[in-house]
Amino acid sequence: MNAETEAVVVETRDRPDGVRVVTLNNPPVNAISSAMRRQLRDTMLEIDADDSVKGVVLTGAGRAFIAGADIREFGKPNPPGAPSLTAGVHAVEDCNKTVVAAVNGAAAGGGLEVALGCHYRVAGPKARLGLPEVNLGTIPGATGTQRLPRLTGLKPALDMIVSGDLVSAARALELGIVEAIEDDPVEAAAAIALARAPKKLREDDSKIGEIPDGFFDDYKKGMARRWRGFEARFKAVDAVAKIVLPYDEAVEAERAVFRECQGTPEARAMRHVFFSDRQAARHPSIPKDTPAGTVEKAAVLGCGTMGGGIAMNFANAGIPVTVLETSEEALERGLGIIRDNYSGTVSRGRLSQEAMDRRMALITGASDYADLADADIVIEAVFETMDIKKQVFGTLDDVCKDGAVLATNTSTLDVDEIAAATSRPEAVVGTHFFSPANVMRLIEIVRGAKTSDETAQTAMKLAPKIGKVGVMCGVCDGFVGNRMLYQYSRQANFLIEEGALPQDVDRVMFEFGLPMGPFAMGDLAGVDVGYLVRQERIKKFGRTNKRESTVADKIYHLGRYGQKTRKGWYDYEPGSRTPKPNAEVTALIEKASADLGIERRAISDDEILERCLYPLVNEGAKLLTEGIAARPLDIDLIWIYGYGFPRYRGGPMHWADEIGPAHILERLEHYARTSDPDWLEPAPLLREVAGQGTTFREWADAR
Ligand code: T1G
Repeated sequence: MNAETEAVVVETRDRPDGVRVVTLNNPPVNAISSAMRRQLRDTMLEIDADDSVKGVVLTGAGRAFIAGADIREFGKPNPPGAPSLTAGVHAVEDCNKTVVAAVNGAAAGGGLEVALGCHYRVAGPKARLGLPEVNLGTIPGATGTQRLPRLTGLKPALDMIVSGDLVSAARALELGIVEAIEDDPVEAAAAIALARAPKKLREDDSKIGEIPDGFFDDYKKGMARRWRGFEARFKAVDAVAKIVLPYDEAVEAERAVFRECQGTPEARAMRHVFFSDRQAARHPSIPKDTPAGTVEKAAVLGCGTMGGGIAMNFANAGIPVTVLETSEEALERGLGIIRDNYSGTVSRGRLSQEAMDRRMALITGASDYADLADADIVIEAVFETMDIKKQVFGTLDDVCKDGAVLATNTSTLDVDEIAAATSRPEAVVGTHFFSPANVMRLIEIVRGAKTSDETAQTAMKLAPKIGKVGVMCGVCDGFVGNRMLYQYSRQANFLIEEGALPQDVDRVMFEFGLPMGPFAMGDLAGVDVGYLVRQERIKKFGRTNKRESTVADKIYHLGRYGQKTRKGWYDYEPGSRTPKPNAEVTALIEKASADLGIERRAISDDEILERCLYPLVNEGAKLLTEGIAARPLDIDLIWIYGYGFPRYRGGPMHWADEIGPAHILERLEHYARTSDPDWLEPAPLLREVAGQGTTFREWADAR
């Protein structure tokens, strides 16, 4: 594409007052393509040479100002002659006319850097501003690390750059990034452009001041716990720290770090998640133009831990929700837990009392099914046994209005069997929330064999409205997440029979980037809950001929149920969630090995990692072949938002592609040879992509 043929994405118009309005127009969000970089530079040079221009306003067309560099161009060679964005920013700043940014919408990444190249900035009420490059595993690469601190001071700039969050117009005003918020920012900007002389931010470091020794190291220490594994965020601090150098040198150093970040596995993973987040809602099984039902009134059955959390999501989103419980006492207890939850957030200063009161006012308790009759969606969160579920759905079928979505929060039961208990299985869908339901962002949206497109679409479109990521999957035992988790936990239990201890396995998983390992997770979820799920599986499927570890059952029979009893796989001090290894558990494990005739051996961290995660990936491959998961990205999002799989690794299937399916196959076959073969049978799809030297991503793209 050369200058002659490329689309015009930088438009100009002259106002009667001599101000030239430069509008960046590259739908949908004015991402900075190479064409835009070229046209912006050329436009500024033209203005420089045109004395009829008295001032310049830079703004964006549509809902965004500029969404930053075009992420789709990342990793691709820079077309010939396309100036760098840094050159574009300097062309704006060096313009001999005053240039004012009218920030009408999102100014993100390179978009904010362009605005920081302008001499002044005015925001519209809907503006959002930030440098979110770290969310793409990279850093601001067009002077942002040197310009933002010059406007806000070092600490606020570091907070914005490291969090990657966009701030509102009001916050940007507070921070001094913009100097006014105007309903018509172009008009206000034009006035400033005519009234003031150009002012170059690069020459103003009055906001930097004296930098205490160790300031940046201390800042990084403060980040260590929250941003563990997100390397780009730490590199961004190093880039900002170049502020002590002359501007040009500091910008060169920033550029070098930016380039270094672009090719990292973290950057590839974070880009994958960025686009996957946006593709999740466009599920291939739902025709694009399928209408979604509106949800103006919701209901939740059961106000226990899950039901209460689910209800809070609706109240948080401003949607009235009725919560039904079998007794007044149970209802009061459930509403009390919700109230305490909100009070806790208020006391931590993360919610105002008014907001809490508003949300509580949206939650209505009920004990009569008739109160659910006009709900647009009813989510059932009662005890996890099929008989109760069927009875509940039969009643819902009788009382709920036509067109209502009947959803079940089951995590293990057959959604089709539940739907069959109604006369409208097309209206039934699984909405599997994760605990704590008001915190965890994932909803596994389980589409039954008879779930209609409209019902599925309604659930998918509802998820982001209540602050969730909805990922669709089909019906099978454990759906996507728990079915893969089963293979992971099973391996972890075999590993401790063979020589490892819970703390070894958990350390390796924690260092890999998971919030905690399988045994600490078992204690959080409840060793008793795990035992009951296993019993339910045996009742449902009978004992399989596959060998199962029995250590977890032994821990259960010792009454060690986990954090709730302050002893499980680990011990817990009163009021502490820090797991402490326990000698009785170690002895129990060693005895289990002896009883199985297993001679305990030293097990390497690599073996622990491979034997826990490769079977998980392998199960993911089976789920893709069965169509339970339609795309690898669905599996990745389920594991990132439901199980805390590290975002900077992109999710299990993306991670597998980075490692190479062939290597994973080779290791699975290795372990099949050296231990119990039947539990590591490589999935046909894994064999296929490994055999063809391709990836799960390429397999999916080729379909
Ligand atoms: N490049 C390419 N496509 C983009 C894009 C971008 N920067 N931003 C959004 N899109 C696509 C997106 O995939 C979706 O496509 C559509 O636009 C609408 O997006 C040197 C190098 C701006 C806050 O990280 O955070 O600059 O799914 O649904 O809700 O320092 O988009 O419809 O096919 O999100 O209104 C830094 C990324 C780049 C910002 C608007 N910039 N974008 O939110 O729309 S790195 C970012 C966003 C950089 C420099 C470096 C949001 C938004 P599709 P959307 P939205």
